[in-house]
Order: sequence, then structure tokens, then C-alpha cells
Amino acid sequence: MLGKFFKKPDPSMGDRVPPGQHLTNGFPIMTYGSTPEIDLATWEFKVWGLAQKKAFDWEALKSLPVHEFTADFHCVTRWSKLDVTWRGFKVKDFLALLEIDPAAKHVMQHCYGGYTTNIALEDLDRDDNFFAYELAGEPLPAEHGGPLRLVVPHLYAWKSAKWINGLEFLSSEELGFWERNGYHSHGEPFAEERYSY
Ligand SMILES: Nc1nc2c(c(=O)[nH]1)N[C@H]1C(S)=C(S)[C@@H](COP(=O)(O)O)O[C@H]1N2
Ligand SMILES: [Mo]
Repeated sequence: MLGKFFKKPDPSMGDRVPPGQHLTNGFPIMTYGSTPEIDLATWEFKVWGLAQKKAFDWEALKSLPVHEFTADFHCVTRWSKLDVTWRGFKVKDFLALLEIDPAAKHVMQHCYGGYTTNIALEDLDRDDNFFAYELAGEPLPAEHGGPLRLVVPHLYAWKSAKWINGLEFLSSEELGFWERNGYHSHGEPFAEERYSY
């Protein structure tokens, strides 16, 4: 079965496929637990901690400038998918709406369903990071994180929170769900930062 969905990286793609990864043409769904049920009418995105408390409804975030993004996606369970196409808004455009305390150096991503994952503010505040509400020209399917997910292409995909609904700004690093369970706090795929041990 494995051979049907996974193939050895094409050498010409070599510089895009991190060590220890295989390419997949499908888009596996990787969720710990079940897909939460989310009603857009009551959907809310909150910011707290070392940033002025704010809450955004769906309309507020949909009014941010829309962009198309093409990004490679690397799961720590060793599959990668190249050139995934998304639509959404830039993390930088969202962060510009906030008043972040200069003491903030780390961020915890919070989600419907309770998943968390931590990220350094400098890894979050990058031009290639985005929030997505469409995947391959369709509304982002619930199992892939719809209505809204974060995508952080330069880190393993467990740092790209599905059903994201909050950012908590922190002065020092705290660990999210997988990070508390042995995954690397940073998670850079080309450095194979898979585990913390
Ligand atoms: N809320 C939430 N976000 C999550 C996860 C999860 O279980 N819950 N899994 C992570 C992992 S391990 C990966 S590889 C990607 C998978 O995204 P996909 O299911 O769209 O392929 O989502 C990440 N974001
Ligand atoms: Mo993953």
C-alpha cells in the first residue's frame, strides 16, 4: 500500500524535500482527536497575554487583504506535499492589527478542540506565513482545519494549527501539546528537528 501513495523524492526536487521525508500526492489528514464542530456565526479569534486583549469575528478577519499562497507542507511523520495552494491572509497583516508588548518573544497557538502548539514570535512574524480559509480553490475542509488554520511553511506542519482561535503572547517559551509529548520545540524540517531528545 505504501508504494501507491508515497514515492521517493525526485532528485530535481531534492533541495525542496527535507531529509527523511517522502513525497505524497494526496493530502493526508493528521488530527489528534476529532474534528471540532464550528459555527461561523459564533466563531471568534482571541488575542491575550503580552498583547492588548482583542477579539475578532469572522467578518473582521475576512476583510483583511486576500492573497494566494503556494507552499510546501512537511509532516514530521515523514510525508511532504509540495506546492499546496491556499487562499487567505498574511500573518503580518493580522499582527499589524495588534498591540504586542515588546517583551513578547513566544506565542502559543490555541484551537477549537483544545490543541495547542508553541512558536517563537520571530518564527510566526514572517512574510511567508498565512492564515488559510481556502485549499485548492475550495473552502478549507473542516478536517484540514476549516474554517481557519495557520500555515507556517518553514516548520513541520504540527506548528500549523487547524481550527485556530487564539494567540497567547508570552515572554518565555511554553510547550504546546506535541512539544510536551516529546516533539521538538522549534521543528525545522531541514535540520530534522523532530524530537526533543
Ligand atoms: N488543531 C489541530 N491542528 C493540527 C493538528 C491537530 O491534531 N489539531 N495536527 C497537526 C499535524 S501533526 C499536521 S501534520 C497538520 C496536518 O494538517 P492536515 O490534516 O491538513 O494534513 O496539522 C497540524 N495542526
Ligand atoms: Mo504531523
